[in-house]
Amino acid sequence: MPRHLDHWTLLGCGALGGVLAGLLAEAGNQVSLLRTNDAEVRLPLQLSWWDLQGHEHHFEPDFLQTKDAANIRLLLVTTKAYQVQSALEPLIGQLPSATPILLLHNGMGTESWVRRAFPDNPLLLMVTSNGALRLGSEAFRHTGAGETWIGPANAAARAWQPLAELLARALPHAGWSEAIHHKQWEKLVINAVINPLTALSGERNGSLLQRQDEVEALCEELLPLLQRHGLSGDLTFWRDKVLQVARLTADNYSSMQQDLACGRPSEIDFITGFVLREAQEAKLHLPLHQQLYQAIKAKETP
Ligand code: KPL
Repeated sequence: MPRHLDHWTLLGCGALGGVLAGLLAEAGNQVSLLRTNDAEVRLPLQLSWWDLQGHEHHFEPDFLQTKDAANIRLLLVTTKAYQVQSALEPLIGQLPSATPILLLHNGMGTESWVRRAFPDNPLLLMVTSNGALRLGSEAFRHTGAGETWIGPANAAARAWQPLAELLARALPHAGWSEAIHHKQWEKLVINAVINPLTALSGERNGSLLQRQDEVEALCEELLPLLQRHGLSGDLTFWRDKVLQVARLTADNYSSMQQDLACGRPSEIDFITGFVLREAQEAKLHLPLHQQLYQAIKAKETP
């Protein structure tokens, strides 16, 4: 891994991006925020954030634009899944091919486009269960310590395993996973159950502890698909996993609940939509997830 890797460039600064920027800066990394698309990527001028102990921190990040792409050493993409393509498109042919791209968002389905658009760049996938809240356009709160995993999506990414150690110095936990797609699927199951149910009811994640039958039925429908993707675990395993997250984040509103409540598009096409596309390919019928997908689409601002 080349030197000078304490300079992170973040593309996207939502709740998690803001908290990650703060944590990385606090651990002594240089952090720049990149804007490639005026319409979709909003950047804070000064970033204020509160850590898990409630301490307030401030920092003024550097700003980069597409014309600065040649100087990007490490690109962490934290936009919403539906913004990945439009945010990265201006960097095609501009980003050095040696620069690793780390993708972090809820849901799945952006990887194949990024792989085609940046065929030579090391591509890493990142999954985290850290909780974050956006308090305003420039203010963020780290609401829960969680695990963070990164892993390779192509052969060139394998040389970048030491990034996990670098991240572990800034985050509550970070590790390298060769089975990063399994980690993504695990998070996908959690998001496919918790997010649409809470977005439709408008309630906090903890409300699902009162709706265990629905949680179980949604998990049951996913079992054949999970097995097809090499994920073991019976119904009890997956139901308990989802309910454990609902319990740990009981006071939080899911990101999909917040998106719909604020009139923003949701990530449903990359969560339930991705699940349904995979199911269709496997000739599996998932009527409950299909209903949730349609109900969220109907509620989404056109
Ligand atoms: O990832 C989440 C989200 O809201 O998107 C969970 C884990 C459900 C926490 O709210």
